[in-house]
Amino acid sequence: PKANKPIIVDIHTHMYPPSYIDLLQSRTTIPLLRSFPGHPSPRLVLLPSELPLLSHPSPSHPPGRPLTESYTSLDAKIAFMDKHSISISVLSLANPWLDFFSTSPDTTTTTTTTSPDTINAAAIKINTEFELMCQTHPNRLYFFAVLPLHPTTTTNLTNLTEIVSSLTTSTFPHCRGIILGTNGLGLGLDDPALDPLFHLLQDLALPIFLHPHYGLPNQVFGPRAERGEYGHVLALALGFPMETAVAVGRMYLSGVFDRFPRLKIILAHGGGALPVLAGRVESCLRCDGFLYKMEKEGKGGRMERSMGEVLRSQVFLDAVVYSEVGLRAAIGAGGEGGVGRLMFGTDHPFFPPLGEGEGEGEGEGEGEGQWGSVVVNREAVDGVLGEGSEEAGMVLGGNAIRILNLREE
Ligand code: 5CU
Repeated sequence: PKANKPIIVDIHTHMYPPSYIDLLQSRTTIPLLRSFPGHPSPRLVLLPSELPLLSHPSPSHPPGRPLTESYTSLDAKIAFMDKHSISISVLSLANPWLDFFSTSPDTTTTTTTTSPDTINAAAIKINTEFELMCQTHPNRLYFFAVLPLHPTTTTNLTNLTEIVSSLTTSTFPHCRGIILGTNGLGLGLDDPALDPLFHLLQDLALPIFLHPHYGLPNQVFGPRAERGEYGHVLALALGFPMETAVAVGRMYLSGVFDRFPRLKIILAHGGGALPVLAGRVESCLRCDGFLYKMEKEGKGGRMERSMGEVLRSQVFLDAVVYSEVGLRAAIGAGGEGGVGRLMFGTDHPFFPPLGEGEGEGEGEGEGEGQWGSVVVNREAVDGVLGEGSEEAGMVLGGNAIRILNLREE
């Protein structure tokens, strides 16, 4: 029998608030906003894979995607929620957050030209903008905050501690965690310098929403991709999920989950490639002679828990996987309680419907019914768990309400 209409909660939905758009406008390398002759909207150029095209833009296919209202307007976000019967959204700043203050566009070197005070102020401003948006729509909006991570953060821990601690005070009543890329302070998430941050997040019970941005190096996809012949497909569909898997693999092998067993981490895109590869990580670990020797010598090398156990206890996944096969893997990664660890998301405003108009194509079909990228995820949930079932209701909204404590005000 069909249950009541489920409450739908979108935990993966982004925006660029006004102060971030100002930052993008002031920049000369990615991420940036740039207008190209013959193209009506400025384009948002974000990804390392778009860098080669920025130096040699093709007049007909410039890099990036058109900056539509969906990226910046709260009214557009609410209209999108209404159109898709989404009751509650947990907003987050879209990538690359404030990473560019610590990483150069080629992503191989770290930079610090901006003062830590400026970066801290940018984070506080953005978080305040999100908090105010949430207050405009009571019971409908929450947010994941952005952190000002930069190489000096460790020497400047007092500031970071203050900023993170403020997220659980009455200044930010709608904050439900933080959004984090895989870059950390410039050296990835297995950097021991991040331990104080993980410690604090664990103590404050603030989950991390881990989201990719860097993908894989451009060369992996070959010269044709570098010339833009494959659009964003390989970077987004294959680069992003591998990046997430690698980041969590590094955290796992460096012992982050053993040191912080109460740290909660929500992985974007159903954990990327991790659900299908976690068993392989475990197998490689069991057979690794170097790590075996380290363990024998009492120098570490073995984890207290298997990766599967970590996935079943500390990790939550969004349901942004676009297929029943992928969704089954994501549920399976969580073991018997896997259905209880998955939360619906849309990735709005990315992946808009295409249109046939005179402009950029991308986003031109936004006015015309539900977004295909959203429908496909909803159908996967209904297909795997049964439309109207209790389990589908959990993934569509119940889990997020419980895990993120989204209570009526
Ligand atoms: O289309 C894209 O570039 C993206 C992106 O940058 N971030 C994201 O979350 N989804 C798609």
